[in-house]
Amino acid sequence: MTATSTTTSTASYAADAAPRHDWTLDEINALFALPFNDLLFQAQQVHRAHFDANAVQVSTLLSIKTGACPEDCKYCPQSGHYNTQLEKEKLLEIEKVVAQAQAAKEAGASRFCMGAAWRSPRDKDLVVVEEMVRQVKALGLETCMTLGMVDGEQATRLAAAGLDYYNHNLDTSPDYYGEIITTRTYSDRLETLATVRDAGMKVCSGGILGMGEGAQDRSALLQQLAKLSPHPESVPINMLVKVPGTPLENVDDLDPLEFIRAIAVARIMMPQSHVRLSAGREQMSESTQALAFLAGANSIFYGDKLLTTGNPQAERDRALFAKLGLHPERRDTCEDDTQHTERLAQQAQRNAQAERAAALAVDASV
Ligand code: SAM
Ligand code: DTB
Ligand code: SF4
Repeated sequence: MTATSTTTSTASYAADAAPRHDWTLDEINALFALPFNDLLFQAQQVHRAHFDANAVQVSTLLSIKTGACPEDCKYCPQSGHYNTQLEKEKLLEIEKVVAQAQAAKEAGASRFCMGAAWRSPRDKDLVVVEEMVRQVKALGLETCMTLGMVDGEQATRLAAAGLDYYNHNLDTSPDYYGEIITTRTYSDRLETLATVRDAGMKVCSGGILGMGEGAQDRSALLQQLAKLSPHPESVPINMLVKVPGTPLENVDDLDPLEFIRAIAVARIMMPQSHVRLSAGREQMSESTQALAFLAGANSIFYGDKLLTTGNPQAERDRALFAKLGLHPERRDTCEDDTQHTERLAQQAQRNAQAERAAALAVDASV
């Protein structure tokens, strides 16, 4: 064979193009359909135009309230609708959370993510989690929480306490969503994401692959995430962890190469976002994880546990980083208090401007 191979498809985008929010399903499907090498080459070019290609952001997760959740998410071991033999736990004491955060920092994490199995937080819980945010942030860690749906007042309070990121996943496509969750809607999820953004927090939003969805659903999920403007700063792509007792425990495996394609397409569509190789790493080979990094993933959960299920042992991850020549992303991108306050003030200004523009548009139309 003598032919030289170049990218022949039209699905080719400039590596340093500005972020777009108008991706069509045809464009996304065309990216998925590229020859694997062409797709990964393009994703790697985009990645290198925006990031240090060998740096990986490292977050550690802690479940601060476990199980007995009123929602019926079919993938979730914490839903009260299914019997998963999970040990339920009330909201943890602040000191326990801070001690775990300190340990995560010492182990090398730059962000501490706290998750609660709630539909939405009650006001008496919010007071406690605000204090957790303050104390974890005081350790010099970035803070992230995922507490379910929040309203404007709750989001503003969390932002004021110093919460940097709010995680709220779209999980799947609008069409497939109803097969997975019936107790809240896609619009509910989008509304919380808008509320979080308006409060000035950074957005962490992604989904789960391998829930029996089709290729079109994976494209539509990425389309919905990229519609968010600005794009979520963090995009977790989870591979379903099949937990016995959940309705999805026996769903067919997703081909790992399809998972890698989705990471590469996410990287191309949301060039400035951190794409997190999220749940499911314990069940993944090192080669699949290496391909995920090559496809543009640049964030992981680090530590032996996710929320309730296992994650690779920290030692194994350190060895993998050494084998691949990866290093944890430096912490100097963390905001200090002054930057945090400035960012909240700037967002409040943008909100006020948007409100004035909307009021003018209404005036002009009457
Ligand atoms: N209750 C809050 C919520 O749903 O937003 C926060 C906690 S919830 C466990 C956070 C996310 O974990 C979910 O949105 C889902 O994407 C992910 N998740 C839960 N169970 C999972 C599983 N078995 N495999 C992969 N990801 C999972
Ligand atoms: C996300 O997208 N994945 C994390 C985090 N955000 C909160 C949670 C994964 C949970 C996996 C199942 C468990 O351990 O309970
Ligand atoms: Fe509850 Fe969140 Fe699990 Fe759904 S994903 S059951 S909302 S903890």
